[in-house]
Amino acid sequence: MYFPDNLLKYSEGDLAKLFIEKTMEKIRKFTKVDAVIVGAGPAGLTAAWFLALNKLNVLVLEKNLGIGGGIRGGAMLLPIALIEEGEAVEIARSAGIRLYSGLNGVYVADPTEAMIKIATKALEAGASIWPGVYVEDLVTSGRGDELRVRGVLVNWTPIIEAEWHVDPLFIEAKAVIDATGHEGSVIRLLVKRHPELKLKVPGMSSGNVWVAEREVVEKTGMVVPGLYVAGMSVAELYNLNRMGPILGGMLVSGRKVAMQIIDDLGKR
Ligand code: 48F
Repeated sequence: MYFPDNLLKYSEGDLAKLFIEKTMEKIRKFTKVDAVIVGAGPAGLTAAWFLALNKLNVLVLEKNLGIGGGIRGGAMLLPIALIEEGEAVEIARSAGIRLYSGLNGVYVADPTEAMIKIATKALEAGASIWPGVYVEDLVTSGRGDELRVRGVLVNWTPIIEAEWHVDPLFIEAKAVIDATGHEGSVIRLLVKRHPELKLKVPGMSSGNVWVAEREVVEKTGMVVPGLYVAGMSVAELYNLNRMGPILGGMLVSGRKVAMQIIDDLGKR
């Protein structure tokens, strides 16, 4: 007998009731948070980890069922990611990611392992990850110079894919991070909803690995009060070069945006 007989007293209905009660307990905490991170790729997960380590209440929203974003496919589905020496290796090592030797100063990692380990760090630090949730709009106040992002509007991904018009629900946040990679979903929403800003999202530029790695990190940060950008959506916003299957800049960008938010919210 692999489970004790006393479990037989619970009916299917009892299990469903437990499921619903515990879900409500869990998701009611998601309605007002310190930071919402849109996208569970390397930049978003790293940001979640460092924000949660600093005791912020963090929610990662991911439209797909799985975490890890684009890097899971390595390059051309060849399951390798490269990580360069410096801050990126320091972050990878503290997540416990195994690094294999490559070139002098360029390490090799398994992208699935890297993403699982960073997600585990984020969860253990107290962040929550909610898969299957699509961020379809922003909550804001003011316009133009007075604009402030105060949260997001969310829906289930299958509702978006079915193109049903079902109203979304609010999530309030002191900071929202666009970590949606090449999609740049949140910054594109900002441009569409707020033409008065005269902002453009030109999309990324062509490949140039080291320039791309440096500039993505340099330009990571606040776009308008309450809205921040990290990872490849930085390249989409500022027309920076792309870098391909090198993971380092994503980790460093995620940590940088977390530290900026911690400072901006006075939580350091
Ligand atoms: O694409 P993604 O991995 O972004 P990233 O963290 O890292 C980029 C690298 O993976 C790689 C690269 C550099 O090495 O070029 O591609 O910048 O993760 C973005 C995540 O955001 C989700 C999407 O499903 C993916 O998992 N996402 C995008 N739009 C939405 C979203 C949305 N509107 N709502 C929720 N999730």
